[in-house]
Amino acid sequence: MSHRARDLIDRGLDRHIRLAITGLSGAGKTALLSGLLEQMLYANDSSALPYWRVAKQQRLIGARLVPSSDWSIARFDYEGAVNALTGENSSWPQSTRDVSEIRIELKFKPVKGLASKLSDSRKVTVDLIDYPGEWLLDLPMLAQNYQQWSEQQSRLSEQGARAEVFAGWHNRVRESMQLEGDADETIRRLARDYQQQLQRCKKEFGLYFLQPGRHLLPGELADAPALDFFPWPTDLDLPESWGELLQQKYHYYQQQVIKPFYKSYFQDFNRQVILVDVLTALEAGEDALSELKLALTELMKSFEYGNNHFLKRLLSPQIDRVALVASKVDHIGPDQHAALRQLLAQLLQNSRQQLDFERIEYKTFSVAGISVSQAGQLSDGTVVLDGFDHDRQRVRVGAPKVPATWPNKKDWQIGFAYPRFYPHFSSVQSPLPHIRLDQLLDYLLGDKLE
Ligand SMILES: Nc1nc2c(ncn2[C@@H]2O[C@H](COP(=O)(O)OP(=O)(O)OP(=O)(O)O)[C@@H](O)[C@H]2O)c(=O)[nH]1
Ligand SMILES: [Mg+2]
Repeated sequence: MSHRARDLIDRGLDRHIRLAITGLSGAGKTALLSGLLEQMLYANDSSALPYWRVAKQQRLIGARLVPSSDWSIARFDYEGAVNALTGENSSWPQSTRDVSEIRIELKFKPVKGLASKLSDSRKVTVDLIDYPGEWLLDLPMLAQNYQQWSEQQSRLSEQGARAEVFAGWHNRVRESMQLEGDADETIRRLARDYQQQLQRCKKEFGLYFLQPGRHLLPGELADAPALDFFPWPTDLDLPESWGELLQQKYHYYQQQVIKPFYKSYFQDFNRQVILVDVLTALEAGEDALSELKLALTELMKSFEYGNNHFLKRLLSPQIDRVALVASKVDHIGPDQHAALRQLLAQLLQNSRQQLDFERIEYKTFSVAGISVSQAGQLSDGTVVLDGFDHDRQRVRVGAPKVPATWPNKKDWQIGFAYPRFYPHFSSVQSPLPHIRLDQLLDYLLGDKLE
C-alpha cells in the first residue's frame, strides 16, 4: 500500500493530521512551526502548557520526530531553527526559500471510547509543512484566466502607492509597443521590469497582494522563460502576437508551477492555521492593511472546506477546523491582545463569512511562536515590555496600543509603531518561551487526542 493511501486511511481513523500553516511572507510561519514543535517535543513538562489538555492531564506519553511519508521532500530544519535562536549570536531563522515538511508522532493515553478499553496508548501523527509565503499568493491565479487576472491587477495598479510604482512601467509598455522588435525579447524585458516594480511594492511600501509570487522569489525558476509574463494594462490594446505569448506563458505558469505546488501541499490537509502579522501591516500604513485584507480574502477562496463526514474525509480530506491567528503578539502588552484579535476578525470578515457558510469551525487566537519579550506592569499601572534590542542590550519600552477596529484618518496620520525585540536565548533554554501555543495546540489537535 502506498504511503499516501496509508495516510488517508489513518486520517479516516483519526490517527493522522495534516496541518497547514497558511501565511504570507514574513507572517511568522517558520517561527510558529518551530515553536509548535518545540512545545510538543517538550510537553512532558505540563506546567508550561496549562491549556493543552492532553499534557495538562498527563496523558501525553511522548512526542518524537519521525520520517515523513513523502521521501522526496526536504525535512523541515527544526534543529537549524532552534540552533539559530539559541546559538552564540542568537538570531531569527532565515526567510524560507523552499518547501519542507516534518512529521511528529504523539503517543498518548486515550480517555474515552473503545480505544481506552482496548489499549492503554494510541498514536497520532501530525504533518507540518513550511514554504515561502510569496508562493502562496499564486493560488488565486488558478481560478482566473489571463484576461481576468490582467483586469484585476490593472485596477489595483491604479490605486494608492501602486499608482506611483507602476506609472513608469506603464509608460515603458506603451513605448515598447511602438518599437519594431522581437516580441519574445520585448516581453522578456518588460517582465523583468515588472518584476522589479513588484519587488519595490514589497520593499518600499510593504504591500501584500503581489503576483506572480515567483517574480519575488523565483526559486529554481530564476531567469527561466516561464516567468516572462506580466498582467496586461487593460487600457492599452494588446497586440495579437504579444497576447498569444503572454497567454501561453500564463497558462504554463498555472499548470506547471502553481498546480503542482497546490496539489502537493495544499489540497490535502485537514486542519489549517491562517497566520497574519497584523502589527507590521499597521506600521506600513493604510494601503498595506487594505491590501493585506484583499490578499487574504482572495487566498481563502482557494481552499476547500467541508464537513468532517467520515467517508468524505477518507476519500477526499477537507479542512474541518481553522484557527485564525494573529502572530508576534509579544510586541504588545497582554491588555491589547483582545483588540488585536478583534482587528484580525475584521480583516478576515469575508473569509469568516465563507467559513460560516460552509459551517466550518473556526476561532481567533493571538500568539507568539517564539516570545522574545516579557510583559510587566509598573506601580502606576503602565504596561511595559522587557527584551533585547538589535545589539542584544536589555531594553524596556512602554507597551504600544492596538486599534480594535479599522483605524480612522487621524489614527493613520499619527501612524503605528511597534517595538522590535531580538532573540537572546541560551542553548540550554528549552522549551523556548511562547504565548498561547498551548491553547492553539488544544484547538487544533485536542479532539484527536481524546
Ligand atoms: N517578536 C516576535 N517576532 C517574530 C515572531 N515570529 C516571527 N517573528 C519575526 O518575523 C520574522 C519573520 O518570521 P518567519 O517565521 O521567518 O516568517 P515566515 O512566515 O516563515 O516568512 P517566509 O519564510 O518569508 O514566508 C522573523 O524573522 C522575526 O523577526 C514571534 O513570535 N515574535
Ligand atoms: Mg518561513
